[in-house]
Amino acid sequence: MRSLLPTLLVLAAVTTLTACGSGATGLGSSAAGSSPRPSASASPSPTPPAAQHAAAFLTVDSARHRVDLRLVAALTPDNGGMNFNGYSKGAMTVTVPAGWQVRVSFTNRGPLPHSVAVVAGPTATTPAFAGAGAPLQALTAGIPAGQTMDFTFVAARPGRYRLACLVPGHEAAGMWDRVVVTSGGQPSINP
Ligand SMILES: [Cu+2]
Repeated sequence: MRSLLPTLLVLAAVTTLTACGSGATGLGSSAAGSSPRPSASASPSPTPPAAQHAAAFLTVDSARHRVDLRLVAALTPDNGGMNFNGYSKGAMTVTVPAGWQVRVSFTNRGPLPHSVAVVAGPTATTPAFAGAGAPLQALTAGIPAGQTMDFTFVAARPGRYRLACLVPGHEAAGMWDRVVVTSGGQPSINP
């Protein structure tokens, strides 16, 4: 019986600590309340660092002579969002051997509408290869923020091309990168 008193004191101390702990948990839950905030703000604008390497956007299937190219308009705020995968004004080059199939998955992070096509040069308004872009109407209108559009084409002829947004004014604002179709070798993406 005499040994019960310290036990009770310990229990009281533990209860106090627990109360203290729940106070701390209160703080913790406000911290937890703030922890959804970063993730909530992360989901509407999951903008990765601008330095995300371009290689992450190209998958090569050498056996099938096929590449999967992921393009994200306005991935970063760079160039006022007028970029593909964060790159604008020719900073990114996609190289594909002639005859290979290119499967493009194009997503617009917005907020402006954007499109993409492989074109022959700065004045071209239609795709350089059959199917190398959005449907014609979507090329100039763009697709809205949050939408994805897929298209597939064959890089039929060697040469230097542009990957351009054909929404009026966007390419002139720098929303273009480079496509090089080689007569051999392997696909690559730079930088
Ligand atoms: Cu655009």
